[in-house]
Amino acid sequence: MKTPYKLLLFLFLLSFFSACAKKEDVIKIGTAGPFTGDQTRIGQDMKNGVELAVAEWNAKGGVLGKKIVLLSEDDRHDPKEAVAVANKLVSSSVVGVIGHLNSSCTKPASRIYNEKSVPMITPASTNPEITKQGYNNVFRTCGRDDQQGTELAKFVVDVLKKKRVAVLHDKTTYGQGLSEEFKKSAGNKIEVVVSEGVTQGDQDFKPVLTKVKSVNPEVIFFGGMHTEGGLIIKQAKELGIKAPVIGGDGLYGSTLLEVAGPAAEGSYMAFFTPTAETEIGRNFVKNYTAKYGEIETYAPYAYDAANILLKAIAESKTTDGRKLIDAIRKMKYEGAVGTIEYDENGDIKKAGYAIYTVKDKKFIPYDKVK
Ligand code: ABU
Repeated sequence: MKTPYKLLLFLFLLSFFSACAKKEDVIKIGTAGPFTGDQTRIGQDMKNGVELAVAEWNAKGGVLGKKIVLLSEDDRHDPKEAVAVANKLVSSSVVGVIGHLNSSCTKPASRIYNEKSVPMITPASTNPEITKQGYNNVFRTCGRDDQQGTELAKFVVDVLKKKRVAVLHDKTTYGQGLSEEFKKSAGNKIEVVVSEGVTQGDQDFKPVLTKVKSVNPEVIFFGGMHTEGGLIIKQAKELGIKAPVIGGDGLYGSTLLEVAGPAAEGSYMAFFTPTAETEIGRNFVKNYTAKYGEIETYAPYAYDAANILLKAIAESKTTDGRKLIDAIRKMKYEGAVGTIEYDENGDIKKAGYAIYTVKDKKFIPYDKVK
């Protein structure tokens, strides 16, 4: 009896140690976002940014002498799916995550990463609450909707000089949150003539737009994403509404142009500042476009997020989550979108937004159109 037992123990230990050795051959990082469905283009663009950073590090030998393996998970911009894929990534022993894209996904997923001290950096989720949860592992490379809402309010009041505003939102963490920030910032400088929530995934917005038309607004503010935004722009035009539609970064992207068609001309949207006029910024644009074609939206912010995580691993010489979180918080990173430094909440110290308009089927900074 003794010999087989010893043999079994030996075989067990052998397979255990070889499995451990195999595990440590690579360093895994994760990315999660909407990689299928109506947000595929922005999701894929985000994933491309992360992949480019990983490919560049691997071409230089990886990190801590190990190859970096990127695990990608599709959350389909569904909060429940986001929690499921966050659990999956954590179970796969990722040392950090870039994502998620939608605030409604990032917020519940951040709890899962926080429980295991896995640092996560979102390149696109702008809802202010995400970094107010008291989780020290949560960072972003983009700004927040209180900042974006303020820029949009200033634009409506000071530049467009409009007062009567219809406010619509898609009832999501991002869309509803942004519309609240816009109203708060505009205060009594605007009159909200109607305020309504719509449902993500709906196709027919004419009933709510008929209500909007009846109160004759000068501007329609929409807090939401490009698919519903594009339909609202198109259907408002079909109903003969003259008021332009304005919204946040969720409206920016080729899907809006495709869905709204010619009606998109003259609509307005805030978006993050473009890539920096630096060697790093120019190299990113050159390398990204050579590999994937035109930048859609969040790719540079995702590229910088991935580089921040990998730099934290390289500089702190560890994959220990708590040490990486400390390293990220202390980092001053020169990236494709400029200098990134973090405050105590995981927000960037300097966030920039610009207002764009659609002209000749392109997003043009409003200043340049003038
Ligand atoms: N920032 C707009 C899209 C992502 C989000 O915050 O939901």
